[in-house]
Amino acid sequence: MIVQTHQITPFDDQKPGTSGLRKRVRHFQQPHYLQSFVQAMFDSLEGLAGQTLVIGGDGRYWNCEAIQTILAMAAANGVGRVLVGQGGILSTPAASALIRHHQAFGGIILSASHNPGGPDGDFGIKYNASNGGPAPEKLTNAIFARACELTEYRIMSDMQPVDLNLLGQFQLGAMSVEIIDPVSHYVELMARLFDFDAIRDMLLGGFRMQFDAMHAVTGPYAKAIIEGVLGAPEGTVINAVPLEDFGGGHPDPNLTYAKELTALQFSPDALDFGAASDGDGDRNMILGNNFFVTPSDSLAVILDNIHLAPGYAKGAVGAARSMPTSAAMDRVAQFKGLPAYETPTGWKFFGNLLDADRITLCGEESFGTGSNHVREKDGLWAVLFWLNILAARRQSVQEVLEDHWSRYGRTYYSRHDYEEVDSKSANRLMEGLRMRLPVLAGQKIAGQVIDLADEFGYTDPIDNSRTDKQGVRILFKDGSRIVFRLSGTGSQGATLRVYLERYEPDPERHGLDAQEALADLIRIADQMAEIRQGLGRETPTVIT
Ligand code: VG1
Ligand code: CO
Repeated sequence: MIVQTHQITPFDDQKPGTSGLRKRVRHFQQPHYLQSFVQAMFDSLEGLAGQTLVIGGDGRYWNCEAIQTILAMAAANGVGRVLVGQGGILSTPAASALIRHHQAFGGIILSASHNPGGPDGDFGIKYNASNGGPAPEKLTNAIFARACELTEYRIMSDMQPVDLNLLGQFQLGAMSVEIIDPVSHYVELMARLFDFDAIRDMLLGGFRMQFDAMHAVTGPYAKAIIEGVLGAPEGTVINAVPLEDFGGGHPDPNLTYAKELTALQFSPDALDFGAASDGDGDRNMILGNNFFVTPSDSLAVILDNIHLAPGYAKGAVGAARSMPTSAAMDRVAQFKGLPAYETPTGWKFFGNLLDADRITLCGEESFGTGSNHVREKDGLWAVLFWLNILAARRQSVQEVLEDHWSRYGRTYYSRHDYEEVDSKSANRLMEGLRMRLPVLAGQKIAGQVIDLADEFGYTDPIDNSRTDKQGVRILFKDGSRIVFRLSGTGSQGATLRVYLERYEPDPERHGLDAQEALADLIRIADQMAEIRQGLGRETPTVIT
């Protein structure tokens, strides 16, 4: 085995989005494409030589091939030691936990999260830093800049493929490789945070639940914890075997894509609790018996009940949410006298707040919730938190929510996505909105008066870094809100996201369907942004 240098023509499209570089598998498979990004990453990491990296992915198509390439390049670039999840598997939160536990220099996660997999699906790669969290923008920008000028990469030639299934340690040249159990450390971490005895008793007492792993990475984790440690009957975890193409499904835990679970939970046979996670295990959906918990409400409820979990017995020091996430969390924070932060979309913006101990809990409307236990959102963690709350309060999901709304008011919330629309049209639509911002305040539209209209920007309170153009917000006098934003995780065309929110303090009006309660805002959004004309779409692709 010797180090070989390959000459390449630089790629100009390796800019990481909201969560790493995501492209079609075939795009990644073009000669030298993955290698270019990996080399750009290594070149951007000062002091990498001799250090430890954690490597793993969500098991999607091409996961193991990519890991072989990364190992050959890590060895050629002087990495000291790599820890690889057995079978190439590591959920995103488990990878984050391992980076922290082993005090690694960082980690490489292979995932396109909830995007479909398979030869015609998506692939993705991202770098996480030594705190276990997604690389901050400074680093992702540096990686992109490096890729744009990169003309060569280093790789070990004639390397035999490594057997990723065999636990144990061996050498690749001067680099040590350890194939580790991807699940066990994560299970121990969860057992430290939650009251497993109480959850076990609840399950023994006849509480019935289902967890849909969507043929993605959480299968082995959920089986080990929910059926193994907590003793739920076998079959509680469905679609538990990770498949390279997620069984042809779209591993996004929402009412549209988690079909089997949703059908059950909105039927006469519904169980007490239903939950699902996404491709890489960082998202969660929480359902009760014929009841859906919006991710924004879930964050607020967890903050309200945080002391019920032993790992958080002291309560929270503060909480954060991404800007498009509803303000339900803010009301709990205000009641408890806790600082509440509003960040741009994407988990990387929570990292500094968590590291500086300004917040304990954070979340996003996009089915993401997490805490200071790792530096990623964590799907299974959120599910266990809910089970812990239900076990402690001895109430149903619906009762917990209705009690929450009666104390804090209800925030009706919905997101309408227009997926894979023409990029030019989407940019034109956003530009049109942007141009009208200065004249919007004070205007009356369909009976609603606009209080403030701006484009969200964020100055990180810890390192003062600035991030602009994070979504157009229209705030109305009655506290309602519409946000327009373009997705940063798609791999084809553009996706317009429209976030709709209305606060309802009156308990008499807490039983409405969200789409009904938001109907006038939905109309105003279309009118303001001219969505139907501009995008040529009559209805959203996905409503959550
Ligand atoms: C989406 C969500 C965002 C989330 C991101 C990564 O980003 O809106 O809240 O952090 O996905 O989640 P965007 O830019 O497409 O809106 V995951 O589960 O893909 O790591
Ligand atoms: Co994900």
